[in-house]
Amino acid sequence: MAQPQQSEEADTGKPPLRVGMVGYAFMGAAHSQGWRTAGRVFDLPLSPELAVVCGRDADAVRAAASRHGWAATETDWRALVERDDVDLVDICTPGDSHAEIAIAALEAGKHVLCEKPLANSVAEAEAMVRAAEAARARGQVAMVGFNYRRVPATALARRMVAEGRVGTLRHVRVTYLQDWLVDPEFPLTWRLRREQAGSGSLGDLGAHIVDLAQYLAGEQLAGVSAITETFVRERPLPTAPSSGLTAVSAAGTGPVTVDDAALFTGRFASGALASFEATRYATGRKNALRIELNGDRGSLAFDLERLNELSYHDATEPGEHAGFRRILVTEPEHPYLEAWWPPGHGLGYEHTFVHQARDLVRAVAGGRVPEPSFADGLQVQRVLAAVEESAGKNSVYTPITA
Ligand code: SOE
Repeated sequence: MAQPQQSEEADTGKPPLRVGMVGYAFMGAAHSQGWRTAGRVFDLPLSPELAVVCGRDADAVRAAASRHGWAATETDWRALVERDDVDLVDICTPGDSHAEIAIAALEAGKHVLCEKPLANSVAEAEAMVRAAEAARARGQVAMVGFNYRRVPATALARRMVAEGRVGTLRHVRVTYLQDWLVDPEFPLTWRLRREQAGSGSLGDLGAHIVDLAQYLAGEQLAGVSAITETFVRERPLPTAPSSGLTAVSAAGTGPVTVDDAALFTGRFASGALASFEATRYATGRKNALRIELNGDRGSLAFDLERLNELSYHDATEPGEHAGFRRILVTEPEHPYLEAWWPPGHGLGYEHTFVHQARDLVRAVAGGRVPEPSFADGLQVQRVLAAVEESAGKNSVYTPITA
């Protein structure tokens, strides 16, 4: 165990919430920003402290600690969850270790934040929910990190749906497109291995859009019909571990064991219809998440590439003046924006992690079940499993005959 370094925490005079984070690559860096900034921007009941960061490579984790401002390091997550100077365990590892770490942390009396998707299977997610429920009785909380709920514009969209501005919902249309797998020489990183990632674009991108669609609609999917595809089935083996989005290749190849793309339709309990597309092969689309909701009183549209904006069409206005209008979501009355910059000075991707930390700290202090809870994460996991089951049944895919 590395000794604590000089703390960089702001002296807020508030009781601390000492965070221990497992994993320090892309998501770990994003979460570090969230923990570092939340208490400096928002007035929080507890002051988050970047207490310990954990990774298997001692030199690399020390470098990450110094880059992101963590006071101490561990190389074994089991040691981290047992530490007395950690109140909350933040899990930023690939999906195959989520269940084991989360359950151990909850049993050790810690609050937990777990990256999405909650787990690699429904059975693991169920065990995590059971552990979270038992811990709840001891005053602990557990949250899953669906950060796109925390874009001010998506939170505003949720508020507008709840206010009835969309009316009876008929359609939800969501796409989440990336292109980092287009090159067949891109190496076989952990994100392309089923035993580590659980699934491919489905669990990585599909989990986000299922959660966002259900959150904005305010209801859950009742059923799905799906097709999935793995376009490149064999890839070069990587030489070194990476975040999974970048890597150098080596000698030899191995099989890709996850989906490259997943397309599915769904039906909400109310009868509203939904369509979903998740892919890593949409050339030119880097992190393009778009969602549109259509109801009998209006429509809402959001595009992550323009995340300070929300489009709204009020169908109750006379046709003469009606049409989509752009709401610039930078006013202090908008969700999360009371503490940021003056109107017009927008936010970005990293702020979603600051907002996530803010909401979780408040839930911990208030003893409230945070949203999205582990139960919400389990429900998304069930949708992902249903998508895979449907895609595996060719019966739902009717061939066109001459
Ligand atoms: C990679 O596809 C990835 O980093 C996801 O894992 C994240 O959850 C998403 O927010 C951005 O893309």
